[in-house]
Amino acid sequence: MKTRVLIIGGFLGAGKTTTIWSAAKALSQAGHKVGIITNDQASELVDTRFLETAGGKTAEVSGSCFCCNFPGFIDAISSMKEAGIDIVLSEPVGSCTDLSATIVQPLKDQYSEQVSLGPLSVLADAARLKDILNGETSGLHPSAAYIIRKQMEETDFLVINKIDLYPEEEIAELKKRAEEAFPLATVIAVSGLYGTGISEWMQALEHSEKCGTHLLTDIDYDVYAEGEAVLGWLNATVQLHGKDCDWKAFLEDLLDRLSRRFDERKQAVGHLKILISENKNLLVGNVVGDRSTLKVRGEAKGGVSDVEMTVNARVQMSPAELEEAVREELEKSAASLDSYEIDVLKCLQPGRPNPTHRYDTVI
Ligand SMILES: Nc1nc2c(ncn2[C@@H]2O[C@H](COP(=O)(O)OP(=O)(O)OP(=O)(O)O)[C@@H](O)[C@H]2O)c(=O)[nH]1
Ligand SMILES: [Mg+2]
Repeated sequence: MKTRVLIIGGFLGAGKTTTIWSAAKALSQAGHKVGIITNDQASELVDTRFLETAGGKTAEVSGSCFCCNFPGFIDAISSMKEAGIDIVLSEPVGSCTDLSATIVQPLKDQYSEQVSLGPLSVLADAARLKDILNGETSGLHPSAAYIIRKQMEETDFLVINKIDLYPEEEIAELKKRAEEAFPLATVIAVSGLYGTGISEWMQALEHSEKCGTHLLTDIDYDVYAEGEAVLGWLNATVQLHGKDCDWKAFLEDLLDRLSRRFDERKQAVGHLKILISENKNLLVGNVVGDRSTLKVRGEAKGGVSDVEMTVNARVQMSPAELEEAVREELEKSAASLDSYEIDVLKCLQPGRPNPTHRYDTVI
């Protein structure tokens, strides 16, 4: 039997992981064996740690994006097939675009025997979508905003996410404007966090004939490369030790310090996410813009002295500045702890995208 593969893209912080988690739950309840593939420029991923809690199998393609490491993506799909998975949800790196030409067409062309590929979906944070439709950059570098627009232009399904934050009329208006701006996309609206519209979206994907129906013929790789390169990228794992520490308060304090620092210096945050695992209990904190977007989910159990923290930050600055920011603010937050050790800390600036394949015709 062919493995069904769904690609769920969208910019940093749009809600891909949250929505995939909800979709995985809905599909599992409907009797599917669901697998999830995450993707990042480096290892130590918050998303993988979080998605493991959805149950089912997870695989990580790290060190390069799906488009630049297509064989890595194929290997991950094969491992899912071997594990008896019938539907795979895959989350490409949030700053990637041109996926129709670099992933969808090659999969259709070379793997149609093994893979039943569904429509390409791109998630859009409702607030960022509104800014982009207004010709603004959503606080980001214009080349990063260019990537968001290109993601929306190439997709089969444009999925407006976080609708729980806005009145219904506002979402209806946004949907109408998105349909006008991106006429080749089917536009739908969901809340990944609350699961609203997720089963309907999955059913629509099941019944749609669309699958990479069009390509970005005019994409400028210089602008795309600049849009990725303006972001510093940091992934780290840290061991924290503190007797009677309130880990949720610690997480809030660290995120608050970092977020204030970035806002004061006008350094736009693509996505800052920190996960603390208290044995099997997870606390996850995210910032997807200015400090007003700071959210922490999960409740601390208490009574745990040693925890592991994973930090993934994508912020508009050099990797060296980002490393300095994380090390300095961590040192301040950790003043309340007994001690901490940084196990791994990797910093990078994404290189120029160099896809394994790039098709110039629709298969
Ligand atoms: N209110 C609300 N918040 C959401 C929703 N979906 C996601 N979020 C929040 O948005 C933030 C980012 O969510 P993620 O799912 O990690 O985003 P992502 O697209 O996977 O981000 P990257 O992996 O960095 O590209 C988190 O704080 C989520 O809780 C939603 O439907 N409603
Ligand atoms: Mg994610």
